[in-house]
Amino acid sequence: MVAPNTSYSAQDIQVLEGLEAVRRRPGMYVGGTDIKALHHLVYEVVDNAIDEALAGVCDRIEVTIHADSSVTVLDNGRGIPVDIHPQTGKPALEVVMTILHAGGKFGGGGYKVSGGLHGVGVSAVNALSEWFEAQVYRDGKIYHQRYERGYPVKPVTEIGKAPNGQTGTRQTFKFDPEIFKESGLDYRFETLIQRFREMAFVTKGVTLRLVDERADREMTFYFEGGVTSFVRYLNKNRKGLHKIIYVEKEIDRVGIEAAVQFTDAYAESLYAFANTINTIDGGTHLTGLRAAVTRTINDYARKNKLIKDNEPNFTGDDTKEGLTAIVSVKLPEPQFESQTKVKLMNPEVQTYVQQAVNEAFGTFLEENPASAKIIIQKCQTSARARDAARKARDLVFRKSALESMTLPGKLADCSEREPEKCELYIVEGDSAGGSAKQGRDRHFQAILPLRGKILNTERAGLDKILSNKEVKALISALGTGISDGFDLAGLRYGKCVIMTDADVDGSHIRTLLLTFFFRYMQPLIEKGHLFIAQPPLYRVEQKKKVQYAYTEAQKEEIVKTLGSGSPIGLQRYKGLGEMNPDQLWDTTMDPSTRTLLQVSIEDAAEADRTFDMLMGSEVAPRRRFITTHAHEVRNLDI
Ligand code: 0RA
Repeated sequence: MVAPNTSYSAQDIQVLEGLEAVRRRPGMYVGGTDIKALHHLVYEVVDNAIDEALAGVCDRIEVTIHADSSVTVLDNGRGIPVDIHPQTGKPALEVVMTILHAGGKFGGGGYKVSGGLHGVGVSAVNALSEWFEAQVYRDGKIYHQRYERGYPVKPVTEIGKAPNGQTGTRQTFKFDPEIFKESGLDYRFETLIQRFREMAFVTKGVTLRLVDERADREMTFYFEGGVTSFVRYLNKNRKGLHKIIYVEKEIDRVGIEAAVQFTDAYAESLYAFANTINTIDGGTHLTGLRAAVTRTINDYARKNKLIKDNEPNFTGDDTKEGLTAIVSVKLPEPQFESQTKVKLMNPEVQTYVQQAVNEAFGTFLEENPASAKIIIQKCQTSARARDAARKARDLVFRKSALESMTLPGKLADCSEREPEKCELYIVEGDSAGGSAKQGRDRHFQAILPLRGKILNTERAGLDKILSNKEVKALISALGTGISDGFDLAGLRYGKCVIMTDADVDGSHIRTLLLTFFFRYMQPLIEKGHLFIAQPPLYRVEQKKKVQYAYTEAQKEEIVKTLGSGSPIGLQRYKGLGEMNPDQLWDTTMDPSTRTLLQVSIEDAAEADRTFDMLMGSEVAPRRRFITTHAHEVRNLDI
């Protein structure tokens, strides 16, 4: 390691200790050294540019992934200051880049994203980069400094004149493979796109562009409508029941933006952001929004005698069916629940959001009585359906209590009783079910064959779903109940594995099942209990030696390696049913050799939209998705 400066000052020691600490324990600073952490590096740098946008001095951010997987983030903000920082005697740029948590000290207040979710500062990214180059356009000049593994290789240098008053910052870095060791680790365009789309929605007026030079693709986001555009986007494949209600207001230095629309769907899509961070566990802003929606509807309905005097108010559950809403708050000092910062805790925010939404929603209902009537009818239908569902559920539970926990007849259960050790294979069709039953290890593997396509859960209400035979069998086999009644403690299998054919139909059934789990058993996914089996596409045999290929590319590879010496037997599996029980065990079910994909909810917003696109009433987008993605099972993004 080369010491960057000739004199060894107190600051140098601070730099050295700080950067070394980051490199020694990347987990503490960016959450690890995996693909998620890798994306964190980009977010951290982009967050700082977003801060400039939130301060109203930057409206364009461009992110480029270069062919060598280095990344450039360019913004047209004020440019990171380069004047000498009095305590250290070094240019502010160098201080920001090399001292941990230094960034905040230079910021002039405002809403800091960088103090929010990631907040480690760009110096942590610098420390984890093989090299990092910063260029600042400021005061008519261009300044530059290069760093290697966090250390400046030379002082900040003026390298040219900035054309006509141009200001901004360009930061380019290459992640350090000594830290991010996993082979083949690289940025995922889709992952970055998702995040930038969200950021653009909640940072109105900013243009966010992502260019991927590895594959010659790019995407630009600019949403004039802010969160209104977000709601329109989420509802693209649903039918909105009225025009989108929008409010933007500042109360006591807290900026509030919200958009609300009821749709013809059953599911609720609610997302909350604090300083552009997607607070997936919600918090006070979300509570404020929900409370305002229910309260305003009840007030209006009472006042206009749309609820009878002897009828109860709508509950929060009655008013959430088909509700799509976004709330985004910007505040100077966000308090988050924990280190992971996915839940906003500031109590005053609830009051402010509730006040702002009450006002806007109340006015909307007064001014649009026809829309008001439709919304209230929707809530009434939902209240009735929930009532019916409760009765149906009671019936199911009472029945099962009487029949002492009857398991579905089609279930071939395992003998092990400790849920942790048990696996349930949910298999498409009876013939595949037969192979799986014979091939399994019956000590710990249970098989539940489902016939044909289960109900389209997106469009069916709770009461209908409960009465579907296949779904009933699935629910009772799992033992958890569903929705409000879901209890993970009842889960009878630590691993629930969806096993469908590697074809278009199989892909559809898998998506149907995923929709069901997503909507009604979300904790099962969140706690990592849901998996997807990976059956092979081909069996390749040469001189009695058998290999299996799980992708087209793998098959090509195997065939090429085997050469043309002696004849090659090639079998393409059209379905699980074509495999004999031994083959199914060897390739797909044997824990020592199989690959299981764990289903995760990386981003509930995108998952929600994809489900909707697949399951919603519009047929065209559904076809397109299934035919283009049917073979991409490996990169599972639900
Ligand atoms: C501190 C102070 C000022 C700007 C910035 C930091 C700044 C940081 C980043 C990070 C990425 N892009 C950035 N652009 C600006 C404001 C200094 C002033 O008042 O001019």
